[in-house]
Amino acid sequence: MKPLFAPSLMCADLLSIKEQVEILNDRADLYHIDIMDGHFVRNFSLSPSFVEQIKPVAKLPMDVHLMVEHPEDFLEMLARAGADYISPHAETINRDAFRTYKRIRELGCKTGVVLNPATPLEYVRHYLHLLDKITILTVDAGFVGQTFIPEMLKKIEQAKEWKEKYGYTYLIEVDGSCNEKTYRQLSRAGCEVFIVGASGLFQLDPDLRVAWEKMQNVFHRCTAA
Ligand code: S6P
Ligand code: MG
Repeated sequence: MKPLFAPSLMCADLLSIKEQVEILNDRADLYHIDIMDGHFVRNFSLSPSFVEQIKPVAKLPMDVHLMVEHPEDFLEMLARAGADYISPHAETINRDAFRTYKRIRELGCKTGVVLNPATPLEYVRHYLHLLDKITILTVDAGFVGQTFIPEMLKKIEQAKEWKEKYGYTYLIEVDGSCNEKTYRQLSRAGCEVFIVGASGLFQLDPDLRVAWEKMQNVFHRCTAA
C-alpha cells in the first residue's frame, strides 16, 4: 500500500498552528496528537481542548496518542472534541481492554493501541482483531528527539506477519524517530503509517511547505528499490 504520513502536532509551531494545519491538510494523511498526563510519562503535551480547537481547521482524521494513566477518563471528552482515532497505551488498558474498545466504538471513533518498546506484540494479541491501527513506539514514550531503538524492527515485522496470516485489518504505524536514517528499514519491516515529528519533518525547514517537499524527497530516495 501507499505509505501514509501522520505529522506529530506536538512538534509543530504552536504559534502558527492554524497555518501549519492548513498546509498539512493538503499533504498529510492523519494528524498525530500526543496527550500526556505527567504520570504515565514525565512530561505534558497537547490536550483534549487542543483537539477541539483545531477541529474546525483540520480536514484529516485526528488520532490521539493517549499517554495517560487512566485513558477511560478521557474517552467521552475526546470523542466530543472531535477525535477520529483514540489510541491508548496497551500498558494502561489491559485491565479492561475489551470494555475500553467497546466504549471507543460506541462513541463512533476508531480503535488504536500504542505499545511501549519493552511491550511485546503478544501482550495485545487477544484484541488485535478489534483494532483499526497499532502503533509501535521506536523510542521510549514521552519526549521528542530521542534515539531510535532498532530492536523494534522485529516487532514491526511480526505485526505485518500476523496481519497477513490472520487477516487482521489494522494499519501498522510507527512513532518515534521516523526520518532519513530509519525510513528504509521501517518500510522494509512493514511500516504503513509514518509519524513524522521533529527529525522527520518540522526541523527540515522553517517553511513547512518546503519541509514537506524535503521529507517526501528524502523518503522516496531512501525507500527506492
Ligand atoms: C513521543 C511522542 C511522539 C513524538 C515524535 C517526535 O512520546 O509520542 O509522537 O512527538 O516521535 O518525533 P521525533 O522525530 O523527534 O522522534
Ligand atoms: Mg506519539
